[in-house]
Amino acid sequence: MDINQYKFAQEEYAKIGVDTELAIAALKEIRISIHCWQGDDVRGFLHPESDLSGGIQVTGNYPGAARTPEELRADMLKALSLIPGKHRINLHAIYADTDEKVDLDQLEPRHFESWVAFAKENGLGLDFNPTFFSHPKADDGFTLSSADKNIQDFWIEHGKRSRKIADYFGKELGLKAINNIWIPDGFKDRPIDRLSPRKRLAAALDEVLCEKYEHMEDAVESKLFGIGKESYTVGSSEFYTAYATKNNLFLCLDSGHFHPTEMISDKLSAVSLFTKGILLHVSRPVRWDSDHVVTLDDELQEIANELVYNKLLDRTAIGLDFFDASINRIAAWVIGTRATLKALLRALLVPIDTLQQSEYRQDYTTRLALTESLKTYPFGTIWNHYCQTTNTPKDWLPEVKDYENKILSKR
Ligand code: RNT
Ligand code: ZN
Repeated sequence: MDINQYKFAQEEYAKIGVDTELAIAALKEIRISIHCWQGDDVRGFLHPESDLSGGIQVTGNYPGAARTPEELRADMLKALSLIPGKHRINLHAIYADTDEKVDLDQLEPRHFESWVAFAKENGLGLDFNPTFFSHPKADDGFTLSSADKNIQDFWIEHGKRSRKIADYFGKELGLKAINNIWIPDGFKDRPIDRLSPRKRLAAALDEVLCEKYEHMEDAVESKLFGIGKESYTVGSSEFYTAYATKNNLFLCLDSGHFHPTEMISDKLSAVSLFTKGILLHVSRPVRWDSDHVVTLDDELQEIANELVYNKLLDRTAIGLDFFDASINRIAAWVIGTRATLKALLRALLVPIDTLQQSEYRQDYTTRLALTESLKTYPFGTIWNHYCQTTNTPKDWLPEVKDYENKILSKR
């Protein structure tokens, strides 16, 4: 890019009191937690033959999904090379890399050693998720809230072991890892007893969380409904908002887990007042919890604005959560992560003081006029400059196509 183009854009922003260099420096500090499961359609390596369960679904049959930890890591490195900045990788328990025949209630940190080595080599952080689905013991639709003590105990043990693995990640990498608990438990049709499963879930979580760890944080993720669990979800929003608040945990907000017109952007300021921190699962719902690839849409921008305007970045872990098997999976990662970074950069390029002051003066005319005119500021030029200074190609698609021809198409 012509450096004059950047200079011109920089001056435009300077005129309204925005320092583009400061905005770029702030963006560089933000690590996005990139979910490994986009790379292989949430299959994992522990029992890849078992079908995806838990009321989530991946649709599409685009060729080239990763089949081994090595393939998945190579694909992730390709994606990371096309994304500016330093980031984190979000693993699920089913992504254990081991030759041992090991079940979820037997997992140990050593089953993830290769992931830690990979993270160290590439300057990445790691996060973790216990996998409460795609397993015979989740077949009747209940895990931590199961009324069957054997089943519940199995999942409690899995939850405990997952926290230990997250702590190991945090310790090894010097970056606290987040262990996020999401369970699919719920009913397709209207239950008579909505209370007992929630009581059992609370008691099970108390057990899972009783150990204290230094190098990890705990998050809990709510959901409105799942496929085949349309009428009732044990871990609802109210349940986890209350549980996280009471127990000083991170609350995970997945943008696809609420009513279609209910936005998580408006929830951030509220829950930030009462929880230890926030974990985001940035996703894109289309009619239902469909986990489409994140794009730079209005709600993504609102989320970024809330984090930046309210100075919540320090207490918010930004993770992605989508899975689309109908397009190139590496492109999916690149598009979703770059969109999230773009939204953050755009929020960082806002003259916040000016806008806040006009609001406090009740000058809503200025507030509206300025937010509208900002929309056509040369934000794209700043983004391209950032990509260029981090040696990240602006036009990355040819690289993905080339990788597809040389590598993915041979799988
Ligand atoms: C499911 C939740 C959960 C999963 C991942 C795979 O609705 O969003 O976060 O997507 O754990
Ligand atoms: Zn999620």
